[in-house]
Amino acid sequence: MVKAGLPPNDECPAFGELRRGKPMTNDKGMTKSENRRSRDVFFVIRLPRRSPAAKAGASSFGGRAAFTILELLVVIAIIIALAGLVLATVGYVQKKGARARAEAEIAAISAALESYKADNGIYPRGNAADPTTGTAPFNTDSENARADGNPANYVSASLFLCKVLTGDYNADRQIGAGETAKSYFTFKPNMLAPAGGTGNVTAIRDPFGNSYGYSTAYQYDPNTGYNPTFDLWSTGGVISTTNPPDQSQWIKNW
Ligand SMILES: [Ca+2]
Repeated sequence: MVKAGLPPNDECPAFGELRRGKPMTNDKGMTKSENRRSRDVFFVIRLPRRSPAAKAGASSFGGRAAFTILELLVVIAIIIALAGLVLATVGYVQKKGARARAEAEIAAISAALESYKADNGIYPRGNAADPTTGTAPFNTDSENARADGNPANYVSASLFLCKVLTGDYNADRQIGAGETAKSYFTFKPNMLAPAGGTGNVTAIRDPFGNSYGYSTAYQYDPNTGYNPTFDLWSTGGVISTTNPPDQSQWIKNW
């Protein structure tokens, strides 16, 4: 509380009284020092008295009262709630970015497949023998998106697709002797498994870390697959073992 106000100006003593050697007093008979003490009183701020219990709980930090357990718990709960909101937002943004990247990659690979079709008359279909070994690769007709929702099963099909589009038939990430096929697509290192840019390629990797799916099943049997051309998809990070698989999260070209 502040006892307000300065004394009025007319309380100040006249200088003439000082010259005549009289004690300097105002019209209330107060000397200058008395008047100053009186003025000092006007600026005292009185804090409410602390109870003995509060004094006992005072910390050593300037006598300030410590936080209670309840206050600390409330603060911790608020921090946890805010951290949860931030993490949820970051997760949502990352997932949305990964889906956008998968859509762009599927569009780019599809464009490369059209170039391949323009040169060869067909889409890559699991019947192009490896020119370095002469062995038949994985048959993409047998990969059926209608029945298979597990990206672990797509590895062979996407590796075949990678070999055909890049011309790197031994999958060592470079075009060597005997690998003279035209390259239709250059995969960025983060699009190939294993991640890290080293080691023989095992699959085309989607932004969720799983293999892309590639299939020509519909060309073999119209009751399987989806497109009469080719199926190319990412499961969007979902691994489904049911038949038919849950495709609600998939990014696909049909
Ligand atoms: Ca090679």
